[in-house]
Amino acid sequence: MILQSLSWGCHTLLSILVLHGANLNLLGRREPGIYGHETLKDIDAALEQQAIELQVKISSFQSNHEGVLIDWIHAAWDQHQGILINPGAYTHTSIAIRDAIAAVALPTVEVHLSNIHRREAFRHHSYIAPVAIGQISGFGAESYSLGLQALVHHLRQDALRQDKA
Ligand code: CA2
Repeated sequence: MILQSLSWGCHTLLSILVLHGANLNLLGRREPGIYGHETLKDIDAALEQQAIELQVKISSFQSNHEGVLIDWIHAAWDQHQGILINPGAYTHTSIAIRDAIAAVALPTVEVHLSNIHRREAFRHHSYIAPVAIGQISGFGAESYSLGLQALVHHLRQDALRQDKA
């Protein structure tokens, strides 16, 4: 039997895959006016802390390569219950990442540091949004925290709905 989640006490520990896409490794070092002063390490540390409080498990990865992000999404299928993703610029270009999310059919929340709808027109369209349960954009590093909170809430509501059915 494939273990889909770890048990902790009487709780089932949800496992969330956190993916950071292209150029997000540069955070905190360039363009602080748009993306803030926090580094990716800071964001991951804050998510780790939040995960402890929410009693969920998170696994975070960053890649500048579309195919690597797709491989992690595929691998999530039997390892995680949800995906929190900032695809970076792949948001606006990648049908392949969108197809991977649709294929694994895991609840996915799309997050952005900047408000993509207030920026250049080419950032207004997201290939990911139609396969995500929601998008959070424009709150800096707080977008990740809001995204994790929303995803965990959604997964727990889903579990309650399934229990009742
Ligand atoms: O606002 C976001 O989170 C974005 O996903 C960030 C992407 C951008 O292409 C999207 O349109 C919106 C850029 C990733 C970060 O790029 C940096 C570039 C230089 C310095 C620091 C970060």
